Amino acid sequence: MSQARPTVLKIGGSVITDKSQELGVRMDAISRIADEIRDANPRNLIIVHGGGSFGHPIAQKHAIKEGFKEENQIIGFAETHHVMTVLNGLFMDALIWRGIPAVSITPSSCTMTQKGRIACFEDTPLKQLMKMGFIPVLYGDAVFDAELGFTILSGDQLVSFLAVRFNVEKILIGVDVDGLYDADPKTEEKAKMFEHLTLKELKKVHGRLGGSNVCDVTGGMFNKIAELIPALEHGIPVLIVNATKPKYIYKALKGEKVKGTLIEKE
Ligand code: IP8
Repeated sequence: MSQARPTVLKIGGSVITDKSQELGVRMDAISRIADEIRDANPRNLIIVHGGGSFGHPIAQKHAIKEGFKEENQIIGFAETHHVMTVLNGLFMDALIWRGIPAVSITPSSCTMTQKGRIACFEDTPLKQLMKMGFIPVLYGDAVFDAELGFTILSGDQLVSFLAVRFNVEKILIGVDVDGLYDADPKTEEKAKMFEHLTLKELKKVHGRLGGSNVCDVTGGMFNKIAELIPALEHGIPVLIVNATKPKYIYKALKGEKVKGTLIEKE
């Protein structure tokens, strides 16, 4: 039975999928990240992954985030949730066949939102499996909403929520760039990466941080990091690293020095 304060690891959809094609998966990245998690052998870990080219295009096509408005969306909700279980299955395969005791927790079955914000989360099974040393794996999902009927819950809102609920030690965010920049590093040659930000500084640069330029119904990089503010306010540090680069996730899990953006309360 594990006692250490957990770490939450989020692997962005842009890392494990190819956002240039619908349902494009990056199996090489999934396999390498699973190797790194196995090698780091973390004591107490919660994994959350994003939707990338699986969840986002279908959610967008059926306007799932905006809530239930017409019958045709019903199949869209089912499809969005289904493709997320497919992506999750590929990630679970990679973890389990490496001997990592990962267990998938389906957000749509244990979460209700209210206007898009988590209002109720049944955490009893999650607590039990963590107590027993399993590694829970959750993901951004199509979920039911008390007001909207349904919506999209981003992996980032889930990360922040779980971090506070489980009083985690730190949050690691694996993305496809080296950290948080003052402009989009993929289009702006002069974009500057922040190595360290306090919560106050993060709030200040709020308006200057760019959105993602590919299909992403839950907002670009800034909106994703802004979701982590409740956890930061709780005193939980956030480290953003490039998960497309070999060994970065390994080093971050081991607490070794690695290039990235560290955000702390003070
Ligand atoms: O990629 C959203 O999760 P995210 C998942 O963490 C869906 O924003 C279903 C679009």
